[in-house]
Amino acid sequence: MTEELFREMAQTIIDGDPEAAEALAKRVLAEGIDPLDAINKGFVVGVNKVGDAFGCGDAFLPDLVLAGEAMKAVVAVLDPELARRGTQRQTLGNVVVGTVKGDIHDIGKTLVATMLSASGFQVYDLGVDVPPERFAAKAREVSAAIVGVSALLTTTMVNQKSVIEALDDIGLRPKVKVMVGGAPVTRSWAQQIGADGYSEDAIGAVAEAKRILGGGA
Ligand code: HCB
Repeated sequence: MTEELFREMAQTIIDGDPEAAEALAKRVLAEGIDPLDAINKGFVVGVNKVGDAFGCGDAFLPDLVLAGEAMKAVVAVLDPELARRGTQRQTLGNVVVGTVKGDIHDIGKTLVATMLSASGFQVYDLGVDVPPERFAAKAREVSAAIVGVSALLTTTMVNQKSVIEALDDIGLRPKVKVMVGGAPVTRSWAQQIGADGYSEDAIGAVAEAKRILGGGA
């Protein structure tokens, strides 16, 4: 039954149907399904299919746009519940998050921000298309322990390195840790640019943030 529901969720994203996606997200809440399961096993399966189809020329920009809108409608419904489920209340540290300059993908970054916040981190979300210097200035302003940097394009990944350099330029490295992520980002890329952490999803980002700060997973 739930498997069928997960398939329907994926399909609403493939169809680029924000209303249907939102209705299913509301059903998740009404039926007490784990919202993170719904995202990872349902909706994200759909968004990945659209992304793959776009990659091989079987889908086009309007399909990506609609899939993105449907996914955003889902996150808007499920976000408050994800945040509410966070049980740890003491602050584990300040984290600045954002998507790199030149990149406007924000769905994954927002999920990471929500999960970090739900897990007890104080999160400052700078949004998308964020210049390296803004990451660095905000990190200094809020005495951040970690800066979480998202990039979804192979052409913008390099700006994750620029964020590390901008932190270095104002003397915040290596004290302020940097965690990177985003579809094209890998652990070996993270190591190559000198980042302290990497995660392929939002749950992993929480464990990684705790590990970086010496608290284990
Ligand atoms: Co976009 N796009 N897109 N896109 N897009 C991708 C990323 C491609 C891979 C699709 C493809 O070709 N297969 C591709 C990039 C190819 C490449 O660089 N090699 C691509 C392209 C090419 C483009 C445009 C250039 C298309 C064009 O205009 N010709 C354009 C770029 C605009 C720009 O940024 N300057 C573009 C635009 C769009 C939108 C606007 C239509 C829309 C975004 C809407 C929005 O975000 N508000 C969009 C979408 C939706 C996608 C796909 C389909 C889904 C992205 C997504 O939301 N995934 C994506 C294909 C794909 O990734 N499978 C496609 C779901 C989330 C939950 O996953 O990976 O973002 P996530 O985040 C995870 C994970 O990575 C990790 O945790 C998150 C939660 O689990 N994580 C972190 C992320 N950040 C982290 C930071 C940390 O510190 C730690 C962990």
